[in-house]
Amino acid sequence: MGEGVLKRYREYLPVTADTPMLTMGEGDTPLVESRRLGKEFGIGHLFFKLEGCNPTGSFKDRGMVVAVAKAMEAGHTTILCASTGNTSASAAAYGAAAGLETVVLVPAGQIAAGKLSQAVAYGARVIQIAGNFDAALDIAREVAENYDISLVNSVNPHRIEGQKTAAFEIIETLGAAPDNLFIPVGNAGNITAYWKGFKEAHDDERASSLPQMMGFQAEGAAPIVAGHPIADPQTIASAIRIGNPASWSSAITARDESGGLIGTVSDEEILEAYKLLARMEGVFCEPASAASVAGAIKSARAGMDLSSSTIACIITGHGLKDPSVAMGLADRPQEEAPADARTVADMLGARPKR
Ligand code: AN7
Repeated sequence: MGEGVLKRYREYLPVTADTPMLTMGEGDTPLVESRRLGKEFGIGHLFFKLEGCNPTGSFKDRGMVVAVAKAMEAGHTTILCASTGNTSASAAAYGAAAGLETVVLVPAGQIAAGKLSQAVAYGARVIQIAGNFDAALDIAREVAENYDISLVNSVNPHRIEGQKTAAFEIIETLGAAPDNLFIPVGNAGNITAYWKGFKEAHDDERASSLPQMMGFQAEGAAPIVAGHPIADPQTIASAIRIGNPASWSSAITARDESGGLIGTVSDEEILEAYKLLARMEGVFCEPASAASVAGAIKSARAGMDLSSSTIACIITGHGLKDPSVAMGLADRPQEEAPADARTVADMLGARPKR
């Protein structure tokens, strides 16, 4: 445990004798069973895969460790990515650990505070692009194509390889594949990676079945559902504010091969799930991550019978990434008191012990 993705899954990853066994302890994240939400919505066995427990607080670390190790192996000195925030935080951290220069291109003013603070803290070069994520990714791809810089977005196949390990872990923990996997979809690398992981495990007979892949995009940023790119995607879930996903076709393949679906959830549904997760389960995630649970709730409400199903919702990133959303949704006012125990006890209406 704590050995990291490269060592733990080396036989399933592009690890050679020359690959540095980089790790910051990524992977091996908890798969916790729902205490209340599952019952509330008639779901047989509901699990949350807490990817926010990775070293930089999101699932990106699983793929980044592989991409950065391979960049080191290839002799690159600079890594580059475009990002809605989490990829940049992860690239900056692993770049720092590997002694590489990290350059991150972010849509100007659209990155959640926690994520931007990570890129800054890890010492990355942050370039705010006057455009959205899709424009930033186009630029990153063009630069990496023409210059000696390693692109660590999920168009880099090593990212997908690393991220597929989460599917292996779910199978190991449950002893089987879940019936359904609910997952947020942005650039669509993660749904691609999970499907690859489940299929490989199935081919190796580590699992006897495959899950139905249930991907969810935010309603205002749902190009795959619409069937065409969205020029100006909008959603409170800034991580998945993406109008032209790089892994579009492999997401469709995951959907169709698994007999699943890619659907939408509104910002209201995302925020409802975000609040329910925190208040009923003690799981604090970022808004994009709640799209998985919002999708499960929406499916249950629409009459999908999950009463005897085992389902896993991927909680892709930690709530501390985007604290402003939590503060904006406070149900209770914060109170003030003088530094005096008696006053506080009175405010609580507490009875003295006898
Ligand atoms: C918390 O960081 O695209 O469908 O640049 O941060 O694999 O893109 C983040 C995406 C879900 C969507 N949940 O995953 C980036 C970036 C969280 C995320 C997604 C992202 P993909």
